[in-house]
Amino acid sequence: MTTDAKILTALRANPDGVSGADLAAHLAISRAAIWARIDELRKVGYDIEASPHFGYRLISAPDALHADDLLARLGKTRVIGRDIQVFEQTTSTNDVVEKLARDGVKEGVVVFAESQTKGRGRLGRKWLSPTRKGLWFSILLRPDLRPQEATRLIVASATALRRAIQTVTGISAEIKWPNDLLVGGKKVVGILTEMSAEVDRVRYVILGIGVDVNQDADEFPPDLRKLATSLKAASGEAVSRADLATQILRELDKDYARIGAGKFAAVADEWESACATIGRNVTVHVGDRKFAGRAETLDDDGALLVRSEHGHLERITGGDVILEK
Ligand code: BT5
Repeated sequence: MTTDAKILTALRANPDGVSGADLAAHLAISRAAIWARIDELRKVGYDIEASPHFGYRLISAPDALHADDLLARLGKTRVIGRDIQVFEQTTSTNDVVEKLARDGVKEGVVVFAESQTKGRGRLGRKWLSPTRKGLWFSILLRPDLRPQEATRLIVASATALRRAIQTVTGISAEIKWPNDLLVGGKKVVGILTEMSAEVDRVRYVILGIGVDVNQDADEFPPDLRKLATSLKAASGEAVSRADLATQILRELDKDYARIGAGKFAAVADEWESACATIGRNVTVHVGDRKFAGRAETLDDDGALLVRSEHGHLERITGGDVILEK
């Protein structure tokens, strides 16, 4: 943990204040060095009060993502969030993580960007990522999975994101296979996985997640307003992105551990109970092919099983599934 993360952890653990002398002893650096770091934290927006009586007190944190602060809030996780990086702007956080993956970085690193200039969805689509309005981030994973099992990671991410959103905002989102969370029928979360694999083994997976947090409804371009919303637009209340980000990473870490321990069935059960797709009439588009049917269940790898109009059970691992009335 960096010095700033240790200072923020100590300030959060002592809401009534902590003396400079105690902080200095705890971190094994001088009081002058503590003062210099506090001054830097104030410059990036932390309101930290200093009084001879209470010592240092954290009054408020800025609505900007700060890697040390996220690490301090998160505490210890098993894998996800071992290291966190925050960029003011990137092309796509998936690109940054891909480079880390090629450089041999260990799994669990999370890269956030306050905005993306080339945020992407699946199949070459664009993902809008306006500055400080959402959470745009990617995670490097090196799971012990076969390539065809990688859909399990999307299923697990959707359940983890749903729990985190419920805890932080009280909103119950619905899951739409494979990669969307919906509120009131509109998309608030999209997930993009990109993978490098050998025939029978995944080398790494980049899990890219976009969460629309604090946009107002009219900030979405007109063509997206019917399809997309944000947590703030849905609930009427602004949401702390740092709180939500840490809760998401905690829940993702839990579900990643469940998959690692061979407990995908439990994740899939939770997914099915929150799923808007199962039991619905759907139209499936895969490449140039399009057919209608009824979504029945998930299989062991996380693929969607759809009973077509002609009675065949089709196994869907990609493409788009449109929910029909
Ligand atoms: C997805 O694709 O839903 C995956 C989105 C993943 C975004 C994250 S952000 C961090 C990481 N870095 C990246 O570059 N990407 C990941 P798909 O199912 O193909 O949906 C894309 C469609 O969603 C677009 O064609 C639009 O219709 C719509 N869309 C675009 N921006 C949106 C937004 N901010 N919120 C909701 N819908 C959006």
